Amino acid sequence: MFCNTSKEIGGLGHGLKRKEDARFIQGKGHYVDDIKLPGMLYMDIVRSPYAYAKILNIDASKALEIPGVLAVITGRDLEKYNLHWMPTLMSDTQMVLPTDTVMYYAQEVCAVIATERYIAADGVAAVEVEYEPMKPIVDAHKALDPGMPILRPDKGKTDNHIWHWEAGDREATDKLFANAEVVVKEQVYIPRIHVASIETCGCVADFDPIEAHLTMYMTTQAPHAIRTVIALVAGHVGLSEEKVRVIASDIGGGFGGKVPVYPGYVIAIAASVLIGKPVKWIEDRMENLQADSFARDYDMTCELAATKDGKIQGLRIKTLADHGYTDAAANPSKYPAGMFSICTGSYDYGVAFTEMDAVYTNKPPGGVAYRCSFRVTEAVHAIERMVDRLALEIGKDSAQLRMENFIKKEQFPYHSPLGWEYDSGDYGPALQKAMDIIGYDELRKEQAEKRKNGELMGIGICSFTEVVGAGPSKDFDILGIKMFDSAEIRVHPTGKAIARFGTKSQGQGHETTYAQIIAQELGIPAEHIHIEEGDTDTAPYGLGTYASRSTPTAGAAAAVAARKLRDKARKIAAYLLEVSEEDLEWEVGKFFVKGAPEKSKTIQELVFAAYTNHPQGMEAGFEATHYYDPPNLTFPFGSYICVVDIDKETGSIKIRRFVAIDDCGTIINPMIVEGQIHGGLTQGLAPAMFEELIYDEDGNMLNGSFMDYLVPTSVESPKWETGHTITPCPHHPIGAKGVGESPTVGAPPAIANAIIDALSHLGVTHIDIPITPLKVWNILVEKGVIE
Ligand code: MCN
Ligand code: CUN
Repeated sequence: MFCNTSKEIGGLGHGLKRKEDARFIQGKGHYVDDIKLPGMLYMDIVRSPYAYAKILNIDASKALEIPGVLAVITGRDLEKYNLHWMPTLMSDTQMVLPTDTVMYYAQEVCAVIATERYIAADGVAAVEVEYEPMKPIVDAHKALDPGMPILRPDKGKTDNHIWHWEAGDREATDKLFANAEVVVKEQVYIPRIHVASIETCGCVADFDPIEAHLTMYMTTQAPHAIRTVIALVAGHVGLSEEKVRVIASDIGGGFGGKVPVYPGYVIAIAASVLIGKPVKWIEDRMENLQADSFARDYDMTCELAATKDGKIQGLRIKTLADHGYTDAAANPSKYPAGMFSICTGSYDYGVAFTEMDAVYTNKPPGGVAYRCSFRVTEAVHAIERMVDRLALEIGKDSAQLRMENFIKKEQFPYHSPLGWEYDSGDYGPALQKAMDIIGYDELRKEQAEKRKNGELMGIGICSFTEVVGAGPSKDFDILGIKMFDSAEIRVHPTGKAIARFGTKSQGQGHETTYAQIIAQELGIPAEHIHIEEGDTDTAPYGLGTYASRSTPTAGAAAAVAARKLRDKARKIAAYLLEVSEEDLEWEVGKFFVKGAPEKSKTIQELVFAAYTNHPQGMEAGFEATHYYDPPNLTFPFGSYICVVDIDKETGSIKIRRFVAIDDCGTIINPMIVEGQIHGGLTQGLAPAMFEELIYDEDGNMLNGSFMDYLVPTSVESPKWETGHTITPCPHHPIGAKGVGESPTVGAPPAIANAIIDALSHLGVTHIDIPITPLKVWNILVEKGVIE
């Protein structure tokens, strides 16, 4: 059957069911823990009960007596091969295993290798480690105080300062603030949180001593980058990059937490190389929560300057960033604070300055993960809280204040005061749409009535601008590797295709959406385009899936590669139909002669000819590869409105409604985008009201299990009402922008603004997230609402 409409072939804009779900919903996904290799051994890790301590002795003798325990690997063992340290993706260094000092609670101390998973765990319990605990640095504000221990003398440091970063015009900003009619200021702290994906991290390291070949099955969002890091770290022990194959099969959620290189991976590799057998390591839930890469932990002093009638004029933010004991964020080299400088938001003003200092503390490393777009979550929280704060100060409606200050459609491309070129946007209609759906004016009237009766109801808005799709390679790299991404398409003689990518889905639906892009460009039905990611031996080199970059980079690569093939098809069509290329016209799935539509060749016929009857002099076959280097980032945006009711006796918070209008340019698959937004909104609700990693003054994590670390479920989630506007990206081949992280970026300030709005008449100007019923109850007591 010849299909020739976009809908029939599953092209752009159609809610095609996800191809990958056939195996997921039948429990047939291929996760790393499903891998069982002959002779495979198991690894488990001894972890530190102290946040900062000298290791006096590790006694493995009792563990080694357990039948089935084969080895206990310590930092001293790795030191012999110079494998005890590794680089972080931020060019810092991180212990694989410590030789003398542990730096955070739950840090890896040594590893037990055994024939069974449970024997390895018994071995862990039997290892005796003698520590000399020291007073850790837990509070980032004290990290630079005199008399504090220097945590990284190995780096030649004489204090605990990692880096200072700034953007904007300090002098002009200071001058503006000194003379401004209105200045509002708040201290906004965003605590540490954890992605807590359903699947924890893990790997099977399979070293073949005969071939000196390593196959590394692992949970990674960036397989190629990991292969290069492995070759760089372990090249000197014979792991040469052509003999390293990283395979990331199905992944049960990444959310950024599967970008970093964790010590467990390196120890498993070392164990497999030393023992010559495959070694599996799978974290348990508590290890995942306690030791893996965290997100956020920014303490931001935010100031906004404006005129009395509400014209925003300038922004100033000073941030203290707690990076734990090493900077293991995964930001582009040039941007130690990620894309934080998008903090000027969706508003038009000329002056801004932001500066940040990062410090070492005795906490786990990390600093990027959690659906964050490289720190855009923090930036958006800051500006969207401050706009509400200004509205409160000058007594103006917060929607009206936003409308008056938005960058206007005709101002795009817009140069922000902190150096970005926003590619496109149309902010007013998105907010207006959200206001119309939720019935904004009515809600404000209802709120006024309720206040008279002492009832607490709040309305919160967030009109965010995102920045995703790193990146133009002139500015973006990870460890020096430029941030392009790639697609390779091979069409077989019968017109069925396989396409491979340098990105790696963790649940985002790439097997479906990439096929849709190629279907649209080539006219081959999406169901006949097999998408493969995650195997470095077969996929073209790419930087991976994070920072909502897959659509902006690899999605673009797919379209460009497909267009190369369409050009080839045109040449073959001209040859077969005996006309010149200019005489041909394309409609989905076929070329026909202008003015003689009955003279046509379908894409299937043209592909077949590429193998059976191609013009002399033309290369046979039907394959194309493209490495796409985007000319700019993409700037998706949206407006979210949240309505809350607060029980004035208990402080409990009910989200009555939440309307989210997103604009990610051309939508490839509306159903997948809606799914991304539902999931992302729930992950925005999480830090707004529930999640926070809490440490005591000795650096012990107090909520390192799901008993205490509150992840919202469907019970806590409101009914998300979603909608969209479409402002195509002007520089992307199909006009698409990324969307995966937008909802997690936009939801927290909308929720926080709503709760604070409900309490603002009591004199409340800010509450740090997560805003729990207890925090609200305490405020109600303090304000005399509860006696
Ligand atoms: N899409 C679309 N139309 C657009 C934009 C995107 O149909 N205009 C589709 C894409 O084709 C893709 C999905 O939406 O199938 C997300 O695309 P994109 O915004 O490009 O983001 P990535 O594919 O790069 O995914 C990364 C992003 C990030 S950084 C985090 S964190 C996150 C997120 O995606 N982690 C996730 N969503 C997740 N969803 C699941 N299920 N699991 C995760 O770990
Ligand atoms: Cu910041 S979490 Mo996503 O970029 O993988």
